[in-house]
Amino acid sequence: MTFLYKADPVRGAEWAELFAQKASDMPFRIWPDVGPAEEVRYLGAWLPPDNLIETFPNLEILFSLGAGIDQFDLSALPEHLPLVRMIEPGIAEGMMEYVTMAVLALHRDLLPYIDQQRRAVWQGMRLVTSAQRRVGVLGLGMLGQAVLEKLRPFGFQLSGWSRSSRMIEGVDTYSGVSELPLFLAGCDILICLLPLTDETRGVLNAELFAQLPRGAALISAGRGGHLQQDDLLAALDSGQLSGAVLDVMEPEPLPVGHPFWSHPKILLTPHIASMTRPETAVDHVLDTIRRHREGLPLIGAVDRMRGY
Ligand code: NDP
Ligand code: OXD
Repeated sequence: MTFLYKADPVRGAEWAELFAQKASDMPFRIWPDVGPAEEVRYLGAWLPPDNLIETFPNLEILFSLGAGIDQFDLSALPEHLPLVRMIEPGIAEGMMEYVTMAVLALHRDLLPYIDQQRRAVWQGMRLVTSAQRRVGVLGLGMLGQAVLEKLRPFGFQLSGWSRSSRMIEGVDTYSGVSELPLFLAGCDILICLLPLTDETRGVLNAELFAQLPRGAALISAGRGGHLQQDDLLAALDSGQLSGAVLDVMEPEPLPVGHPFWSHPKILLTPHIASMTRPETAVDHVLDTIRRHREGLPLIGAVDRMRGY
């Protein structure tokens, strides 16, 4: 009944300590110290190993060690093997902080002020109140909803878009492709927190940017594959977009010499918006194992048809 951990070994050591405290009867190993492969029942991985099923024939649950699962090839996983992603408060808290920071930075014109500082320019811009600022979120799942809740006390006009229709207090919600243009027309700051799927790849493109109000700003914190990079550069250069805060990129790391590194209207961070927190993630994993043994539905199980 071994749990095998395959990701950063330093964080793995923290997981090992927590397993020793909370599930001392369950052997815990850190990749590549696999032990007898037939004893591995649970695998937690950021990137899955090759030949997963042949290597671990008795695997019962595959855990993504992040909230996203696009790094897994769903078609290669057997039907009986659940893929469970991290639904844990640590990830949501990190994202709430990051997006709040980014929204306030864009709302208070921090990117042009940083540029002015570099050029020794002392010049203020007119303040826009939060009540005048419209902030919209693409993706109303665990993270999109958490972020909206955190933003609410600032008094922004809030909206969100998802696949199926959702009701969220104090938020104008839109759903499906048909309602996307109306949603976009009301976003001065657009936050992308979608999962990366066949349907959402490349969604942050010229056509979408053109539907935002002129001078809108973008926060991209889902996956780098959402963004058409050349379209962003063109939209920033034309003034259609005024700025962008980007946490995720394709590929990561961003290649040396890429124009994003030095663009005055772009703030880049190296995929740190949020991180799985071992204490709460281990609780989620142990709860999932218990639910699986009791035949209960698994929280965070990926729906293969939807792809997220
Ligand atoms: P969820 O699965 O909980 O929510 C996804 C949301 O996106 C849902 O509201 C869903 O709609 C919506 N959605 C999916 N596909 C479409 C579509 N085709 N059209 C419209 N809406 C769509 O995901 P999370 O909130 O937990 O996470 C979102 C993503 O954030 C992760 O997949 C990951 O890539 C990224 N992430 C990034 C991190 C970082 O550090 N930068 C950290 C953690 C996650 P519906 O409600 O109808 O299902
Ligand atoms: C995640 C991430 O998916 O950190 O959890 O990107």
